[in-house]
Amino acid sequence: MALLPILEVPDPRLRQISTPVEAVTDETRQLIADMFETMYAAPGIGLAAVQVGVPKRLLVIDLQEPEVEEGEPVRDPRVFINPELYEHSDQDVPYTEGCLSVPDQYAEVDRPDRIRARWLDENGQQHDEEITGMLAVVLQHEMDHLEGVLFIDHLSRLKREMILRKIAKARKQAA
Ligand code: GNR
Ligand code: NI
Repeated sequence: MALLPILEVPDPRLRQISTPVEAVTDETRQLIADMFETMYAAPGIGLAAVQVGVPKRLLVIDLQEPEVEEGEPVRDPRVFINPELYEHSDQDVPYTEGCLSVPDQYAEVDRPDRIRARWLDENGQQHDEEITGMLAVVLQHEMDHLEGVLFIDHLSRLKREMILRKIAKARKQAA
């Protein structure tokens, strides 16, 4: 297992379009394990492969609230390979989003509250499910990453530029 560095704005590699995973192999499963380790350490609730510099259509999510049982954190890891969103509700709901690639910045984004998606899991098994609530929010946020899209792209240009300026300023002060 390995902790992977997470790319941050304005890194142009975050703007790459990710390409399909051709076969789910042991190498894929190793990347998935490293992505979970990286996401839990951050901590975050989702991570797309492109955020660790691998532009493949692969993402991981764990919405489990922090909880410990028998000295171990409770986990609910979910893997989405080559996900396709093929239906969404007309109704959007707002949610305050953050992103590990846009450090310490949060803003409200509207997205469909109900989607249908198909994907493969880490064993190459097909899934086809209706998804709502927090999982719908995070899955859409992660699927945006596969297209090189960040949550700040859904904001006005003014809000987006304010966020990018704040990050640049924070980085300068930390240096
Ligand atoms: O950790 C994360 N939290 C989050 C909160 C609201 C909406 C989306 C997210 S995903 C984010 C991790 C991340 O950047 N995934 O790409
Ligand atoms: Ni993100």
